Amino acid sequence: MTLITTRSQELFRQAQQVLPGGVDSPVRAFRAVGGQPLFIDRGEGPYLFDVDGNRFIDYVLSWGPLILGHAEGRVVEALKAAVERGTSYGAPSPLETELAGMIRQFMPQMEMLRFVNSGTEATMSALRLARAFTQRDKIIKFEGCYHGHADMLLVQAGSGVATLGLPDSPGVPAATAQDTLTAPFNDLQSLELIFAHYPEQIAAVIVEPVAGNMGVVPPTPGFLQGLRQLTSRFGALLIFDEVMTGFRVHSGGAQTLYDIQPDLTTLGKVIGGGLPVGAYGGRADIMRLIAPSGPVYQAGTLSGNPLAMTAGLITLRALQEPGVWQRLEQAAERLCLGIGQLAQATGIPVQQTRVGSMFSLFFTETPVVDWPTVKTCDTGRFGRFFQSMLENGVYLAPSQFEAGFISTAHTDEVIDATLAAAQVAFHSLV
Ligand code: KE4
Repeated sequence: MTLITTRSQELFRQAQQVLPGGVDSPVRAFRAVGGQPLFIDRGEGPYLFDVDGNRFIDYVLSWGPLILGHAEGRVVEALKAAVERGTSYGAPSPLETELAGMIRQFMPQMEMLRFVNSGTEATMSALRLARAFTQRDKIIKFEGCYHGHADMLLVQAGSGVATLGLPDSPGVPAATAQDTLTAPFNDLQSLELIFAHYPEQIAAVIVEPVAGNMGVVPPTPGFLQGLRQLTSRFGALLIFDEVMTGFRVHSGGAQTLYDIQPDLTTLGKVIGGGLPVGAYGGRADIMRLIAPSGPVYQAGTLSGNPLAMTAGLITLRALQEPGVWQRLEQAAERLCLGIGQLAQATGIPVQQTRVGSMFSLFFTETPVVDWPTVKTCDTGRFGRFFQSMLENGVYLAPSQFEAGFISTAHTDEVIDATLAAAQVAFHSLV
């Protein structure tokens, strides 16, 4: 079945006249999967509707934030009421304290936190803070992990950087990049070598505790515990970048799921319920260095704005309802089991990963544990699978190196409709 995308094509032509690549974030451009991006008219529950009237079951969910689905009734009603009280005050409001308190309830390690407007702001601020607290300059990240687009983090990054095959990014001064060291994900030995080489120069190790930006790659047993031990031993801070995993893999994030106490945590996505938000926080003795209580400067015009706070509060309250996490787990398991059976039935070699309600399907016969093994994927086959799923009404992330997400709106009927599309898609690959 060929999709009618006439209106999207015209809008894409217009968009390219004024927006680089026609998009406001690179991975949306479909460069990795071929074809042109669809322009969206609206979202509703588990569905996206494009400007040509096509309906899709959505597994991108705005790249993770929409854990309750699109235009969820309680979120919409609360935002309608909030917007009538103004959109931004540029001054403290009780909403920020309330949302911070709710986050701390689920992640007690975040003794204090600061709201910002994106995950990028959260990670770059957390690293500035870690450098100030330790008075050291070097940081360590892992190949294939993505922590937003701050200069120091665009080194062997995942997500769109990997999708577009960019070596890293022009415009990042060598002087900046040289203080960012990288190690293979799930490889403690490489990390120990770096620490042995720079025993007193590492300010922090930043990690996606479950990598989501090379596709979903879980930590191997002992990896996160090893990070904790090594950073403690060498006086470096451990930063869990939970922008994607926070309130996604567990109500208390990966730090609760794996029982690890990071020194700092970054959040985003779900805590804003679909509005622009980020947060960083952790040990109070570290956070008190942040201005105005301390000398480390960080600021933001719209930080903690009442609309994002409102959407975040409604979303996190909804996630406290009985049975929500079991529902998400059941829906994700139903989908991934079904996908695995369909792949097996057609003999297509795939690797499947899932942690909570984030999942990936890798087109490779190599077990994926890090960026080198993820790179064995047949991205051309992924692109053909993606296009077939799209033609059959399912909207996956337009890159092999991204995660899929499920919402509370993804009922069994929606999952089963997805599996019907997947059956057609797998057969189109044979
Ligand atoms: P933002 O600046 O995009 O809000 O957050 C950056 C970020 C930080 N840390 C992690 C673990 C993240 O996954 C992200 C952003 N995730 C990507 C999806 N892979 C956002 C989608 C995009 O770049 O368009």
